[in-house]
Amino acid sequence: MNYGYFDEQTKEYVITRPDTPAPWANYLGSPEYGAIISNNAGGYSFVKSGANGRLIRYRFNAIHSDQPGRYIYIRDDESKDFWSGSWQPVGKSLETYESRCHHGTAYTKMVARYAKITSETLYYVPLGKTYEVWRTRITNQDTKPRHLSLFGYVEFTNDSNYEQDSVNLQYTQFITRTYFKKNKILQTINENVKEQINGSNAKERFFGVVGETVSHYDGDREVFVGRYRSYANPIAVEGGTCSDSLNFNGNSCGALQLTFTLAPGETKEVAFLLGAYGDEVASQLLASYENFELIQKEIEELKNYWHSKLNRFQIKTPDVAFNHMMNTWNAYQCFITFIWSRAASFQYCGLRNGYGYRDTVQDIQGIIHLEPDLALEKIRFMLSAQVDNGGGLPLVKFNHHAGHENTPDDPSYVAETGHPSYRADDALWLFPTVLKYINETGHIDFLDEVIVFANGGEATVYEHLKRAIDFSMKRLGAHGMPAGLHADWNDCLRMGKKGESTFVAFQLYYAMTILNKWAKDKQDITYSTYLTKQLAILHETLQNCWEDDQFIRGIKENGEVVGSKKDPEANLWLNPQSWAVISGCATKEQAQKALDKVYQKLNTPYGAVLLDPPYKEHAFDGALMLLFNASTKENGGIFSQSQGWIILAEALMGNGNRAFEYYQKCNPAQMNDQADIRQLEPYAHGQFIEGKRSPFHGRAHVHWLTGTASTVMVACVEGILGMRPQVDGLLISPSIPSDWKTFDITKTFRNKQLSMHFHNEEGHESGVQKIFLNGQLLKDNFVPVHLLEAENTLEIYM
Ligand code: IFM
Repeated sequence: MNYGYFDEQTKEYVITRPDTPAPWANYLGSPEYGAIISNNAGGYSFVKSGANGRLIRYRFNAIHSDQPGRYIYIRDDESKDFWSGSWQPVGKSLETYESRCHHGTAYTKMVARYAKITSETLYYVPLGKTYEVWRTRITNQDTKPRHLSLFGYVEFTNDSNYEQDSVNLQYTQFITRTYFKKNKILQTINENVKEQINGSNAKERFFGVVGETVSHYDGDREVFVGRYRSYANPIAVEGGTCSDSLNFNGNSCGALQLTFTLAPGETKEVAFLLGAYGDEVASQLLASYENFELIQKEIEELKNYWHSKLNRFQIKTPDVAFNHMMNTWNAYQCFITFIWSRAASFQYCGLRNGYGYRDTVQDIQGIIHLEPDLALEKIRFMLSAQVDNGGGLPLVKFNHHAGHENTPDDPSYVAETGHPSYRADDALWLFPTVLKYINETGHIDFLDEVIVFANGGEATVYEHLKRAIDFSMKRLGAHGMPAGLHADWNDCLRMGKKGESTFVAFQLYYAMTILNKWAKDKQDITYSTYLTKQLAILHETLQNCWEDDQFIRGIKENGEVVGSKKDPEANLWLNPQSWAVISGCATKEQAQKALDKVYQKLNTPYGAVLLDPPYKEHAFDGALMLLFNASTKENGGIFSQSQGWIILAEALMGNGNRAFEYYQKCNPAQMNDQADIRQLEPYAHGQFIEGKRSPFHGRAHVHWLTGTASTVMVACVEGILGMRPQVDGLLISPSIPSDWKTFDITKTFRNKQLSMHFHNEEGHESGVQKIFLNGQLLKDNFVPVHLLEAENTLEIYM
């Protein structure tokens, strides 16, 4: 079943059937003023914090899911029939109600046609602003005049703290009230008290309209909806009039009714504004929108802002679904995860008040090729969240105060964040991230930049990285591999404080390889000699973790092996196999055998499962994934982020066909016509897909905010498409399906334009034979930066 299509031209996903298997969402604004909106206008907004700045309600996990939202009701005042500008909440029969939802880059447009009336509502947050705009146009397509009422509606939270608002009703229902002033509902919270309460943001909110005078309003939700009714049939809409109610000790809402007549062909245009401001600012904001040209200008600005970022890397391959994701949606999702972290979605309800170290350092990787300067700011930030012992702060508070933070060694940090100790892998993610940044930009001097540590003191980036190595080296387990500490990448795997993780060992191997190169460049001979020696030792140690055709997952504190082929359950794990290859530690023979084993044993129609068989009867105490059903999440689900690593591993081995096969299996766009199986948005990766032992094999979960976005992006850009920047140029080494005869890439690199045209008439899956740069034959597949002109054409023959 298909619910919509990709519009490559506009970079929109257009939903043509509104009864999607799940709410399909988009992001507006930024965490300064953030809004999430579904294809049925469901969703919520917040100021600065999903936890403490919640402005409008959303009822997570409700049976009538995806409510409430940003509603526009339209009523025919003659026939008394009514509907909504998004299909829900009224939910007219789809026989008579046509709708299209255009999710674009930071805007969403709902178009509906019903009873010869067309409505179009454009929702967005102007660039850099902290309020939202809903521009609504209603057009009479009839041959006679139509007498209409339009209701704009929001349900305010009573308390900006989302949890308080949801559960502490003996308090929150008695702290808020609404007023009506000059075309707007104003809501106040704790109005008798000047200062903010409980750290909550936004004591004043408004919902106003320009373009028509409000005829009636409601500020009390119960009055607007009516007893024993719902958003499908609010009494105010059904009855044709709001009651001019105001909330005092109940639930606040903003309902603004506009009443007008449209001649045949005539359009009425209005704009609703919502934000956390009092009367004065709200009035000024509304006045600034009296000229609707501002809206067009702001929308153009938004599109230019986003499209110019995305246009830095564009592809045209024979696989249209791949193109959609690379050119727009995977790239856009990378920015969303980069900016929003795990702050707010329909599953992340806004309780996180900090950045996870590993997640954030990984998220950066997804945007380096698109906006390296933005990536740099966040890399600096994350280095400033590294403790002077080299470890990363497991949770970096949103109000992180570099140089002054407590660490997991301090009970206060543990009490405040709930993170009991360091995690073995956190700081090791810095290596690929810093490497990618330096290689994309050539900014090798970044290694000499001085950055503070989280808990005080400062050092160069090079020294920060040395300390990260040191952190692992000082915490080796009995077999010489890094101890898993609280956990490694896998949140559900506790092998004991001194238990050892092969995944982290491969990460450390990779990290030392990267740093060794820089040590040599810097003539830091003593350190390079040290790393060379440690690399050899670790290599040998990891050889002991090889069992014929696979690497084990680790060794518990008590010496028992996890992920041995002899185990009755979880006897093959995906990540150690892919990371053995990515790290460069596996021999060629091991790499091929391990990848073959994954392909034979873990591969499914929707990607490779994380481990197999899932734990059921034979789990150990630290195998927390047992909590999940079989084939779900870490218990043998198809963990989507790990698909990125297996794609990359296959691509690095030159196995283009397999790399792309894995990609297609987890590509949301590839499932556009099987949306009833996948359920999540066909334009955004989710955290995991249910594995082969689930009755719902192929169903995806936890939309949008996932490390999958950046990991799959890197796998595609560096792996499949073979864009592998180095400090002094661009190495080109694609691993593609052998049936691609040609494909194109345009890339901005070091402020130069590269137009690359690939020729693969002989049907190879990897290997570049020759490259012509601006007509000149290069000596191999490396494009030196000094040969680049402002605009460059590359003809690349495989
Ligand atoms: O690596 C973690 C991530 O930090 C949070 N989501 C789950 C992943 C795997 O456990």
